[in-house]
Amino acid sequence: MAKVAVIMGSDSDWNIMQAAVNILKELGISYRTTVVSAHRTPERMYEFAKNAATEGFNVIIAGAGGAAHLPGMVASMTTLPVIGVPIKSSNSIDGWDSILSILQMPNGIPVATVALNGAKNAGLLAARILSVSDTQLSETLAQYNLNMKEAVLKKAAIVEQNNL
Ligand code: RP5
Repeated sequence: MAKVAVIMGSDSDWNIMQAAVNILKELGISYRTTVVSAHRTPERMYEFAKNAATEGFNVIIAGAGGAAHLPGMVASMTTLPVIGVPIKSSNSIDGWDSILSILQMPNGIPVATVALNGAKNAGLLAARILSVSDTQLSETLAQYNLNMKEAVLKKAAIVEQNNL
């Protein structure tokens, strides 16, 4: 059983959403990906959301662009945490439509919205949620942060050496 469901409104979202999958892979977290469209396949969305918990998923990452209703509608039909990824898609004016469609949820139905095209952080946030009950994953995430810190310090040293 996969722990994270990575769903998207269209296969055209994949070039963005693959960053979520890449980080989940890097952290050793099981996942499943599929396309579920809120507007074009509403019954499929209903089936997915209603069955997500019994399928064994712990977290849902949902990406969509334009009139991006997928994350919010899925969140309305499950109690699993839903992370929304606003995507600047072909039908998106400048990305704000995607952001606001996912971000401005009514009280009662939360969607954790990451930055525009922020699929990597969606994967990391899913990992953090899972790490609450997984000590090994929590240690892996701590090491991930240490590696980032060291990478920044190395870059700082290079900048300073060259007095850029
Ligand atoms: C949204 O419409 C999808 O999430 C995608 O971001 C956008 C464009 O979809 P396609 O027309 O490329 O299938 O529902």
